[in-house]
Amino acid sequence: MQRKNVLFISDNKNICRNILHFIQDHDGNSELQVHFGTSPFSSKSEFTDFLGVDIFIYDLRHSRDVQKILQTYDLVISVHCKQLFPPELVKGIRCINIHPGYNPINRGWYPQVFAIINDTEVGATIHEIDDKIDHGGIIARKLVEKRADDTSLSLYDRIVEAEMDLFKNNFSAIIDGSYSTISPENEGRLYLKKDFNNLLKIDLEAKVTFGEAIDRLRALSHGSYSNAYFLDPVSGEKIYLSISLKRETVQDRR
Ligand code: 0FX
Repeated sequence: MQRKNVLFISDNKNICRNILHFIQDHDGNSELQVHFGTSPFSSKSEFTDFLGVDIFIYDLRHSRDVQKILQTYDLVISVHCKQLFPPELVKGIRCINIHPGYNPINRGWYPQVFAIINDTEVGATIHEIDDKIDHGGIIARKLVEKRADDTSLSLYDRIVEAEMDLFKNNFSAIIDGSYSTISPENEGRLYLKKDFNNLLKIDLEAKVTFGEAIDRLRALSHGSYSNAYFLDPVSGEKIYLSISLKRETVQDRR
């Protein structure tokens, strides 16, 4: 039997490593020829060292690289890939995306951030790629619980876990194309990087409720990232802030 050539293209090495380990454990008969690729924006050497396999750089703005993919692979899977897939690629080969949001509710950039701020449902989706961002036929999707004490980071971690669950549970169908898709119910909402950037500056004069202020800060609290800031009224320098939340424990209730 001819082996299937699959390309995972990504800017997220942690998820790629989980995928690689799953495939190594699962595909005992080596029916697959799997390669990982990243964009020119990520470090090839960091990816290679982290995954322990050779990584290719693909610049999807260049037809030369797209043609190379079309000639080499049977399937392309985007794993948090920061490059847009051009029509030449999407039309020429089956392309699938693993998205950290619940389509069509939260398409685009950092879905958990907007899910906290707008109090919408959130989750993970695996879908076929079409000509719009996070938009094609849905292969599988899963809602993830959103809690009042979540920050962007804790919710993101839960979403990434759900993405892996979806990937593992649908792995064979994804590889051989034996799934059926459902169309997104509507266009949903597409968030872009600039929408995230617009949230970062806190206006010290803005009148909001405590609830809105807490939601904005927890949506922008993600580990060591410097996201939310206000300007020092004296020096004009940015002062970054984040929030830490702690749910009461059984001991606290005593
Ligand atoms: O790889 P990824 O988790 O995913 C992002 C988008 O959310 C996703 O919809 C898109 N398909 C993909 C290409 O890019 O992004 P990341 O590893 O850059 O960031 C992970 C999380 O970290 C993000 O959800 C929010 C947080 N973060 C990241 C940066 C760079 C911040 O809070 N501040 C930041 O400056």
